[in-house]
Order: sequence, then C-alpha cells, then structure tokens
Amino acid sequence: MKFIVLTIFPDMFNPLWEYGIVKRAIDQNKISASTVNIRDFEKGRHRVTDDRPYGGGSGMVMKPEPVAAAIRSAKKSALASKTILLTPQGRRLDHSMARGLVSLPGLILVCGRYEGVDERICQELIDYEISIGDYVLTGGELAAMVIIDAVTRLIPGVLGGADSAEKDSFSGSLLEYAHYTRPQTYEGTEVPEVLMSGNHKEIEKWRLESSLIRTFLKRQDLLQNRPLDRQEIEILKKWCLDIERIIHAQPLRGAGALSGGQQAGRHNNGRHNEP
Ligand code: 4FV
Repeated sequence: MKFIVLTIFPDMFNPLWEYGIVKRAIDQNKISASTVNIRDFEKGRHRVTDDRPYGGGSGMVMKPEPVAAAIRSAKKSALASKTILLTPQGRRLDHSMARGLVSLPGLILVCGRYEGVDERICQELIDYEISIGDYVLTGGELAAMVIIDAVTRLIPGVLGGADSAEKDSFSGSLLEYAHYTRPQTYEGTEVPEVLMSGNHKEIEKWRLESSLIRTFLKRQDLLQNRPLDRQEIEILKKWCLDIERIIHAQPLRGAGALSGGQQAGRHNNGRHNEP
C-alpha cells in the first residue's frame, strides 16, 4: 500500500516512519510512505501557502494553487490512489472504514492547516473527506498519522501471527477482553484462574464474556444494532438471572424501602406494587 502525505510540515512524519509497526511495514515493503511539501508548489519568493479569507473574518485559508499542484503531482506517481482530505467535515473514521481503506492500492493524504483548504480543492480534487473526531486540530497531520497507523496494522502480515488484528476491539464490534501478563499476583490482585488453566475452550468463553461485559458497561451503543450469536445470548441470559437473584435476595434499602406488609408483596413474582 502506498501512502503519500501532502503537508507543509513533512518532518512531523519522521517519527512515524522510524518507529514501531509502521517502520516494520516499511522495512517489509508492505507499505511505501513519503511526504510532499506543499510549499514546494508555491511559486512566490516566500512560498506562502495561505491567504486572507474572502468575506473577512479571523484566520487564514490554504491557497488552492499549491495544494492542487501538489495533488496533481502526487497523482502522477499514484494513479490508483484515492485522495483524502483530513477535515472535521469528513465521515468519521472507525474500524470498518479502516478495513475498507486497506483494500485500496494507495492513499494521498492532504493535510490542511489554518482554517482549512480553499473549498474549490474539495470539489475538484478530493475523493473522500475523513474526520478522526468532532474536535478541531491545528492541522490535518495528526489525523493523517492516525489513518496511516490504523490502516497499516490491518494489512495482512504486518502484525505478526501473535498479535493479529482479528481479535481487535471493534473487529466483532465488541471491545477487546481484559489482558493480563506476569506477575500472576500484582499488588494483591490475581490473574483470573481460567487464564492459567490451559483450557482454551473455557478461556475463549471467559474472553467473550469479558468483551461483552466491557462493551455493555462502556459502549452499550456498540451492542444496540449488533446481532447476538447463541453463545452471547446464553451469557446475557446468565447475567439476567444473576441480576434477578440479586434483586430478590436483597431487602430493599433506603426511603423507598417497603414496610413489612409491602415487603411481602414484593416476592409475588417480582412485581412491585410500588405505591
Ligand atoms: C481534523 C479532524 C481537523 C481543521 C482545520 C486542520 C483541522 C485545519 N482533521 N479530523 N478533526 N483538521 O481538525 O481530521 O486545517
């Protein structure tokens, strides 16, 4: 996969190219990555790439000419690549979008600065607008790095066997299960017994329950329109029973606590005849 980043701060990407999984992917020729300085396409003596906004107002706008020239130059060496503008206006990046981008031969990532890029660029030369979140960055560079990192690790073979992307959070659109490593006891807290049992069936079941409970507690929105398989339904039903048992086992506490008589009422198949 080919990444070409158009930016006025190309050196910001050096650490990304030189460390971790992205570096390994470059060394394994799984990806090629390069930057293009938009300033190089600005003819003026001071290579100024921004100008005042028509209609007045604060801030500056990135001029169309150098950005367009940089895009057209990049496209020459990456014909099949899609051109992406990083902007809060874009479709929100998520795991399924990242998985979609992996199938492309390459990405030309346009990093805006100032208030953004002249709108006529968006209309003519941009294939997709992508946002990494509903907040405003000082530039598109960090968003471009997020996309390069999230997409590169999904390229088959980039993540070694041990840490495959299959078990990612969001891969089954559940959050990942809890991870533990040595020591077995840390500050008095034990690693769950089942994880040291070697019983892979039980470990898989425990991990699924861990993913489900974490998703239920932290990201219920992910469960909303997500079909449940038989095993997941069994687990959720078990929780319901556990919760029912707790409800029925505990005397009601606090102001709402029912008096003796009403207390009795509560046990008739759980219907509360709350006043
Ligand atoms: C952004 C985002 C973002 C807006 C103006 C760059 C900045 C400046 N990009 N997701 N959120 N971009 O805030 O992707 O030009």
